[in-house]
Amino acid sequence: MKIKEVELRTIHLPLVRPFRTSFGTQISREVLIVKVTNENGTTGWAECVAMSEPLYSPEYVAGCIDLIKRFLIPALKAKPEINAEDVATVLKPFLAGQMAKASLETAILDAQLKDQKVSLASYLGATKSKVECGVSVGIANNLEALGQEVKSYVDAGYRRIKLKIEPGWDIEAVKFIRNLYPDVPLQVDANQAYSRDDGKHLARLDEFNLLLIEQPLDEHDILGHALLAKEVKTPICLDESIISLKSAEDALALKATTIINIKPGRVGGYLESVKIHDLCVKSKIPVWCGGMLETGIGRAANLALAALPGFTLPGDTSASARYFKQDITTPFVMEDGYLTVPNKPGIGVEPDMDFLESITRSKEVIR
Ligand code: NPG
Repeated sequence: MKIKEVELRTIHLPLVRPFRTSFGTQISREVLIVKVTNENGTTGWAECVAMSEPLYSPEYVAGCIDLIKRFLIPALKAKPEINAEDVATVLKPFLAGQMAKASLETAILDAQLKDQKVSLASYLGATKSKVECGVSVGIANNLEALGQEVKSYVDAGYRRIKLKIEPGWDIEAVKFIRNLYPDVPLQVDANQAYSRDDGKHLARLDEFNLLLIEQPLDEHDILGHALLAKEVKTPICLDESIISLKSAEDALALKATTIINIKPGRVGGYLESVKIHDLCVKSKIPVWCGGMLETGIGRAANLALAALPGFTLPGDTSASARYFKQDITTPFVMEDGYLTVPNKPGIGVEPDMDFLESITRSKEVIR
């Protein structure tokens, strides 16, 4: 297809409750929404999952906008025609910006698939029409507050609970929730908050029958994760460390991880995500779809990916109500612990334009 214009829009959406992790507290989302229009006038939408600040990853919203305008769009526009399948190759010379690149590739893919009348789910190879939902629970002020929040999610039907942990908020929090819910599928996420010396401490989590410990160490410390895997019985799952197919291959070969969290933004897009999924299926490694507090635009595409057969663990694919009072698309509503995978062409959802305009902070059109 030919790209006629790209719209870069930032919106501001408050979260229904603050979300605290080991790297900070978020009370709202500043989201970069990308819209691509092609020669047929078809529009494709995507969400860039970068946060406002480079705390989870080196990317951040203002940096992504700069990268997209300064380098990525000119590179794509230099080609007379561009298909989603070519985007990663054309953008490969630019070393930065997995999330920025993913957003452009996804918007182009949405427009392309709409023209072909194919849903993203069937294009990616989905085999499920609904996916099991997990929920990620931030660090709370105290155990009582944590218990109340987890109860609300268990009562709502979530099929797996993930607790955010950090030094000082780990063993006791897990023990408390495990005592309340002896059978709920439970896992923890440290977002790199521990060091190689913490093996003995983290091994104290082994008695709580957790599905996994996510990203305990620095994202660059692949060897550290491999060493830690010998000290703890709970499976280690990498998130931040997995930024591409190659990094997934390395982590698996070095036995640094036995489960992988796939986030399309973090690995450069949905096409790279499918490659990682295929590698994991071949290697008999379970995968699950991570979340970045996405709006309905990003959530729709995540659900398409999570419907692939290798996604055998519930992901951080929660209902819209978990995040926002009002979503920018028709809200995703959980039924019996599942979300339905969109099956309309492309990502299968469109933003509510009136609401989108009302929460827009900046908008720029590049022709
Ligand atoms: O449900 O989308 C969600 C949030 C899931 O915990 C979650 N995401 O480290 O995986 C993470 C974390 C995160 C959130 C990371 C926001 C970066 C920003």
